[in-house]
Amino acid sequence: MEMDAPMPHVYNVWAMPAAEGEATTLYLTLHNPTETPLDLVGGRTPFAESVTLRVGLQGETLERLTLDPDQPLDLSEVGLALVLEGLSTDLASGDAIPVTLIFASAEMGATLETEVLSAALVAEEAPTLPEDLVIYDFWTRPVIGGEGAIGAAYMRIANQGETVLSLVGGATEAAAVVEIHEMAMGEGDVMMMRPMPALELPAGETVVLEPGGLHVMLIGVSEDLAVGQAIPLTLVLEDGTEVTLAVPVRDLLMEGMSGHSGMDMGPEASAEDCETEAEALEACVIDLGMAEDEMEATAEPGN
Ligand SMILES: [Cu+2]
Repeated sequence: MEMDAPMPHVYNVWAMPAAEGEATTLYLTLHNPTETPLDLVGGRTPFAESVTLRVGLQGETLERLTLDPDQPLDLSEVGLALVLEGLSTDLASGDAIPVTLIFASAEMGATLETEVLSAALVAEEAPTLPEDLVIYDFWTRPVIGGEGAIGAAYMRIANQGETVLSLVGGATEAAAVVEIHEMAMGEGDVMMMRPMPALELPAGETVVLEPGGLHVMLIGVSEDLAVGQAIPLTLVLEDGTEVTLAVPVRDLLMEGMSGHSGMDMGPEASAEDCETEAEALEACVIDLGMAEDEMEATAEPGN
């Protein structure tokens, strides 16, 4: 029987500003949705020499942190932080850095390791979020079309409160326009995407934005987005509340080829399945499948 490694939810990820060569502290909230304990055992980022779980910036090092089932744990509340040492760049407020977290769990006598790619928003203090809103599994596709191309971001949004919330838009320094899109059956039974003025987040439910379905469309990116990068993304609620998070760039196709258990690629689609208007067409291809040149690039031998 094949077993999927348990995947923790990682959210409210942020790090203090610091200068190149120095160290900084990164905080996050972890939630183990499985029924078995799960340990945080380490991490890494392309922007630091090491990522270590510590009691404060210079405190004692912890080998592992056990996450009990269904008990969300905010590192800062228990006096812990992930310390990033040997920064390779300055981290200024508003920056976004990718961070991979490594978890271990014991399954039938064996230890399973799971890696979760997330990203931290650089900020002077913990970003203020609506108390009842949890956003996790956030990521954005690579964009290789250069300036002006289109990208798409995905996430899970859990509204743990008792009132309906509504997502009405967003903004990012990485793209000119941010829109919430849905996929819907259009004329001639073809799937098309269309902007939504508002995405309702029902009380007590988790809304899933994923390839082939709901997504955050990034229109007119300012530059290519490559794996190993992260971008800040601000989401705006109907009442004007803004939620800013850092979103890592993931390449699900590459992850799938390297044998990683990733998320679903979404339904296969070709350009013909999409809307004919030029801009929407490009976005639709990006959203539903992989762009053709991306396919060719990854099909090359010796890659
Ligand atoms: Cu779209």
